[in-house]
This record gives sequence, C-alpha cells and structure tokens, in this order.
Amino acid sequence: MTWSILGAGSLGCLWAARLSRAGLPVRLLLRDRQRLNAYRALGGVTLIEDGRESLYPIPAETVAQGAPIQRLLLACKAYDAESAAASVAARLAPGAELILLQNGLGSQQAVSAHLPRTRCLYASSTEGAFRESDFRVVFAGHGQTWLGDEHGGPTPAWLTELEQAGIPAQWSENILERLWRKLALNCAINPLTVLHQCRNGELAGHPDEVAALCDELGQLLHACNYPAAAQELQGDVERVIAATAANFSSMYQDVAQGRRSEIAYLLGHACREGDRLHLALPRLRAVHERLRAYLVARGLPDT
Ligand code: NAD
Ligand code: KPL
Repeated sequence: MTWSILGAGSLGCLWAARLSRAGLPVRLLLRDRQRLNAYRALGGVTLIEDGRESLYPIPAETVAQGAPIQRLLLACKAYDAESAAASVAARLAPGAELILLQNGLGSQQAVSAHLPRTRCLYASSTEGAFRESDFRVVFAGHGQTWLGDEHGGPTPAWLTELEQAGIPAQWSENILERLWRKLALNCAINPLTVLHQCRNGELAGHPDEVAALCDELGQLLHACNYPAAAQELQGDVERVIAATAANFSSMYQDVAQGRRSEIAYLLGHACREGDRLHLALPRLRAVHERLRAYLVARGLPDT
C-alpha cells in the first residue's frame, strides 16, 4: 500500500526519503500545480544526512487529483492541519488511515472530528529536521516517534515498514499522555526562551520561573489524569534544558525567522484545558499573555 504524504516540509520529506530508499511505495501530495512544477524541476527530495546529500525522485501529484488514498501521513504544522486535511478529504478511501504528525494538541481532535470514517492516529516525534530550501531537508537530530490511537484499536501492521525504512517508531497505548508530556515540556521551555531571547541552557539562570511553570503544568497533567507525567515533569524539563543547552528552541527559531508559531496548540491548548478543568494557573496564563503580546509586537499571529 502506498504511503501518501501531505506536507512536504522538514518531517514530511524526512519520512518520504527514508520510505523511498527502503523501496516502499511513497508519493507526495502537493498543494497545487505550481508547487508540483517546482518540485519536478528539482527532480525530487534531497536529504542531507551527516553532511552527505542524496536525491530521491519520489513521485508527486497535486492534492486535487489521483487515486483514492488508503494511508496518509499529514506532516504540516498544527495550524495548517485542518485545512490541509480538508483539501484531501474527498480522496480518502473508506477505512483509510490518517497519521497526524503535529506537535501540541488540539489540531488532531479538530481534524478527526471532520473525518468520522477515517482511522486517525496521532504521532509524537523527537526527531529533528529542518528545511534548507524547498524539498531540501537536513536530518538534524535522531529521535523517536510514538504512534497511537486515542480510541484504542489494533497496532497497525505497517509499523514493520517503518522499521524497514529505519524510522524509529513505537506504538503507544496512551498516545495522549505522550502528547501531553511533550506539550508540557514545550510549554515550560519554549515560551521562556522567546521571552528571554536565550538558548535552552540559559533557562538554568531562571530557575524560579521554570519551577513555577512546571508546578502549574503539573497541576494540569494531574487534572488530566496523568499523575506520573505530573510528577516527572520538573526533572524531565531540567534534563532537557541541560541536554539541549546549546540549542535554540523550535519556538525561538520560528519567531526569530518571522514564522508563525504553534502557540495555540501549546500554551493556548494548556490554558483552554485549564479553563475546562477550572484551574487557576496564574503563572502559565501570564506567560501566555506575555508571549502573545511579544508576537503581536513583531507582527506575528498570537493564535
Ligand atoms: P514544515 O513547515 O517544515 O513543513 C510543513 C509543510 O506542510 C510545508 O512544506 C507546507 O508548505 C506544507 N503544507 C501546509 N499546508 C499545506 C496544504 N494545505 N497543502 C499542502 N502542503 C501544505 O513543518 P515541520 O517542521 O515538518 O513540522 C511538522 C509538524 O511536526 C509540526 O507540528 C512540528 O511542530 C512537528 N515537529 C517538527 C520537528 C522538526 O524537527 N521539524 C520535530 C518534531 C515535531
Ligand atoms: O522540543 C523542543 C523544542 O524546541 O520544540 C525542546 C528543545 C525539546 C524543548 O522544548
């Protein structure tokens, strides 16, 4: 069965290149004919790994045309997920599987709500990649991808294809907890790196602020029924700050490059869940508001 990939950016191209070089059928779905022509002119996806680059002439088509889709990886940003999924919804075969590879939470539920006849699986990834230019991607950090079904159901047989392609993936029986853990970690680190304009490691110089956010995010994790995640959060955050000390967080990089951030699916989602669960979370809400003001002042969307 063919892997269709919508969202030919950093992670989408990283998945596509590895599936293709393993000899697995894969095709890219591009927004329109102009993008398709630009892709064809380049001859395929270029993946740069350990300084070596390889070109993968992966077949591509526009979202609007082609055979029915059985298995789709949606690899766009969280704020594009609903419209991207809608653009291809008519092509999804009955019983198709859709893998949602978005950070944060909220977009996955919004997409699934529109596709009741599609099995929507969620993914959480710690792999790192960035786009050097269109369809040219650098594999920047090894990691792991967890996949799971919020509603239960069997482990898909195609996990072995990911293994065959060298994509480190594991089935998670509680993918929501995985996503919540990553969301909490990102909420404790990323906004502060933007507000303090610093690398992750420099947050070690702001221990009270980090601890206050961990405390409130822990309350939220507890209220969502993830007590182990709540208990482990502060330690996880301190470990990640130390392990990624020299890096700029993804949100820092988005803002520095004038790109829209995924704030609505990270801090925004945390604050909305706080409202739903009647939690005060004053420090978290204050950081959310400060970050929104920071983005607005730079002409960037605050949602
Ligand atoms: P990206 O911006 O590099 O790529 C997204 C691609 O989707 C872009 O090429 C964009 O043009 C395309 N797209 C958006 N809407 C589309 C539409 N309607 N039709 C066709 N194409 C469309 O993003 P990314 O870095 O690959 O991130 C994807 C998700 O994975 C994000 O939620 C991100 O937070 C998460 N993530 C990324 C990394 C990473 O290292 N890049 C790591 C972990 C998680
Ligand atoms: O995931 C991250 C990001 O930058 O988005 C890290 C560095 C792990 C911390 O939030």
